[in-house]
Amino acid sequence: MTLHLFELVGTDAARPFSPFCWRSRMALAHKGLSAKSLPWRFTEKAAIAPHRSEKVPVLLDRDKSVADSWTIALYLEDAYPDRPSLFGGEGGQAMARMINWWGDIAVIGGIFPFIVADIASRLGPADAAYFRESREARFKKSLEEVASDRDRAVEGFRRSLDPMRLTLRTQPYLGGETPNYADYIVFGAFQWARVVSPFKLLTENDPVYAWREKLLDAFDGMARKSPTYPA
Ligand SMILES: N[C@@H](CCC(=O)N[C@@H](CS)C(=O)NCC(=O)O)C(=O)O
Repeated sequence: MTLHLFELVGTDAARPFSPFCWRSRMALAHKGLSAKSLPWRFTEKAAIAPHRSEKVPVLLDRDKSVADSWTIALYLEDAYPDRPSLFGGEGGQAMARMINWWGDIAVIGGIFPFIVADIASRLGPADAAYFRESREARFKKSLEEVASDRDRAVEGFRRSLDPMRLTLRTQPYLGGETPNYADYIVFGAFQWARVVSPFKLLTENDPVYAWREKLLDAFDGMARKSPTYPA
């Protein structure tokens, strides 16, 4: 059984950085599955077009292709029922759906302005031009302007994590005693930032920092092994 995962990379194919691809990477590891990486860049739309997607992750499993990190998680749960569950049942899956939206909007959306200029600097010329043009159109200002007040704005982002911080007071993971897909949803965003940017999102005394450390160590330190860039 060989699985393949299209993952977003920049100039270095060994540094996949998409938050959504990291969700899928962690989900695969949770299921005890490994997938061969198919490094993919923003301007390589033709490579994933046959799989009816313009975005990654895209998972290939034998004759099937599955796009979108949430759909991939559901697919893995259904296709590999005898392996550790990503959701712990229907209720867990329903609640993870809300965490998925929170992860997309509040966590990824919260972090994005801080690292957007760093992302551009990790891309080759064609991707950097595409990324800058599309994201500057979205923000209506230059990437450098977007990131310019990050030292101040990060305080608000840290406060926005209070619901998670309070949860971690009474349980070690969002999934309970052990991590599950809810944890990987949020972790994917932190790993995205960690891979592309030296910017400090969390302080060492934050329970969310300790939680992130544990997930960096999970699966034999899989996420921690991904190299980082010096400040
Ligand atoms: N909802 C999708 C979002 C996937 C997504 O936005 N992927 C980005 C990489 S982080 C992408 O492929 N973007 C292509 C582009 O911007 O052209 C998921 O959860 O997989």
